[in-house]
Amino acid sequence: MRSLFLIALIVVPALAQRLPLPERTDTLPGAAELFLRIRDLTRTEREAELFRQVMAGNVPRFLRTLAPVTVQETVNGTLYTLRYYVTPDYLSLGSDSDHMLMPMTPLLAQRIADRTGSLLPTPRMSDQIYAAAPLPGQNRPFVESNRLLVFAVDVIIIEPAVGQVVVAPTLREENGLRVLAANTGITVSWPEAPTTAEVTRIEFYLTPTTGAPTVIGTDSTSSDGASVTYTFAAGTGGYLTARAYLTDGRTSETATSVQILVE
Ligand SMILES: [Ca+2]
Repeated sequence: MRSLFLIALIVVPALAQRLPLPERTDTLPGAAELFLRIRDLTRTEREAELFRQVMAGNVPRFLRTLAPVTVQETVNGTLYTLRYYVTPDYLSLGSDSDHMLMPMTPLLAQRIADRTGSLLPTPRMSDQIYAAAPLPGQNRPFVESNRLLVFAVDVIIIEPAVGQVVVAPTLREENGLRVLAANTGITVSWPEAPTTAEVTRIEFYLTPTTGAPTVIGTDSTSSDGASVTYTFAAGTGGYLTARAYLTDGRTSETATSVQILVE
């Protein structure tokens, strides 16, 4: 596993965080024209044409800047932050103003992934991508039919998380679980949060036991310490974590999460 991570780190700088495809030229067909062109082709012919179109750069501009997805995984007892970059939506063909989602066989999807240094996401990654989408519905949860659509992914950074989220006051602790009182202000802080000038804000998240993470607060001045105050409803359970955002919108360090239960 370690060697896989190394390979990913070496490969990435060349890819930057953009899909490695030629810039789109106006001579390439938009979705309406392309649809007419492929409508009557056999599947083999159609997929050959789609492959040519993608490799020629007939992909909208908005899909080319990859978005980070950050998840935490414990490997052999050490918590790592894993960040991979994904296209902001399923692969479409055409221009920004005239494009269409393009169903394709897994064979073609894999061929495109191979040529762009990308991976096809697993169902688990697809759920992570959905959970990380800034707008509800911007990415779709994984369903079987979506297997035919490409979601290009580059794994680029693996870094240990920095420090841990701290909650106060607590009623008690049970094997690492912090039990909190409901309907009263709880301070959620990240003592080891980065304080450099490039950090524009620290976001704190609650990931419920079932469901997607929600932002419970943002501290836009990490230089004087990173913390927010939040009032939890009784019965809330899940994990609190924090993430630092840089001026260019990328994330930097992530905190180790802490498990909470609210009574
Ligand atoms: Ca602060």
